Amino acid sequence: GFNFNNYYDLNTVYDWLKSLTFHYPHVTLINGGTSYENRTILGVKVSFKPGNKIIFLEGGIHSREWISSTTVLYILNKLLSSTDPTIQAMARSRDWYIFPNFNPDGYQYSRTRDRMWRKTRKPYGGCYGADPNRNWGYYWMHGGASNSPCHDSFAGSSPFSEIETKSMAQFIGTIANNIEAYIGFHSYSQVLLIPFGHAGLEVPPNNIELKRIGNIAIQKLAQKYNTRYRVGNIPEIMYVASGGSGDWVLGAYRNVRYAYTFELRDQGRYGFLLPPNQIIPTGEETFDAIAAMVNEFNKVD
Ligand code: 0X9
Ligand code: ZN
Repeated sequence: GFNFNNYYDLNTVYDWLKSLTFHYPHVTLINGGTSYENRTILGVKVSFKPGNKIIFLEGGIHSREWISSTTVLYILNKLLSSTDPTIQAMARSRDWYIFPNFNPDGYQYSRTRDRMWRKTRKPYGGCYGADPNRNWGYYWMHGGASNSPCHDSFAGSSPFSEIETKSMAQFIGTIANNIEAYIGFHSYSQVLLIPFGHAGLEVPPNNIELKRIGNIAIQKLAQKYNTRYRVGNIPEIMYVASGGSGDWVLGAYRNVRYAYTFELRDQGRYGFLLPPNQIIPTGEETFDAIAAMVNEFNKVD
């Protein structure tokens, strides 16, 4: 069975997603593509009213960042099951596309072979995998990415050389005209990142708005358990990193107004090995941040 007291393997997560479609009529499964090792990239759409603007939540692109996947699942669960009228109204006001595991091969590899595995699992000579968050086609290989297949930040042999990023980009393209916000989840370091990640300091045209809303979100987040985040453009508060998913979505589809990347808990005490008893608190505080963001999106509309 599935709950938020532990991390589960891919099949258990996918069975839970399937079970949601029986309990909630507004949930449908979405097959976003197939991984190199033939696993489905499964997501759900939560839609109460066709034609709503879309909020897209991406989890698990880096496979060792397990809290990323559970946090988007936590958000999904709360959107569906909350009895709070404000949350119900938020759930109904958007079409939610939620994919907990963008990198299913890496996730299973991280669970069974090498807990610290980050990349995909496609073979490149003697080494395996590309960094799926260096492989997207906006300013690909423009800083903070490696051309060596043995490196953890290997950008791949070309933009979208990985079937996972290629198929998810293709799927995103089919809904991009209606996407309002693209939000990716990583760990760790407790920062909220704003595009772009490539060298050259390009910022989105509404950078100031993105920072304003980001600051509101992290203030709200901190109110629950006093977890402190910082907000900023990627090179400004982290490092140059090109080829990320959110950069491509924002860069390729200029109608997309908001793109954020959460680097979730913690700040290094446990790092990627965040204990399961932090799944629920991380989910709770991050949900509050998302709700605060959506509340700000509503004011702008
Ligand atoms: O390096 C990354 O891909 C992310 N940090 S992590 O420690 N989780 O690997 C930061 C992603 C920055 N986002 C973009 N470049 N769009
Ligand atoms: Zn990551």
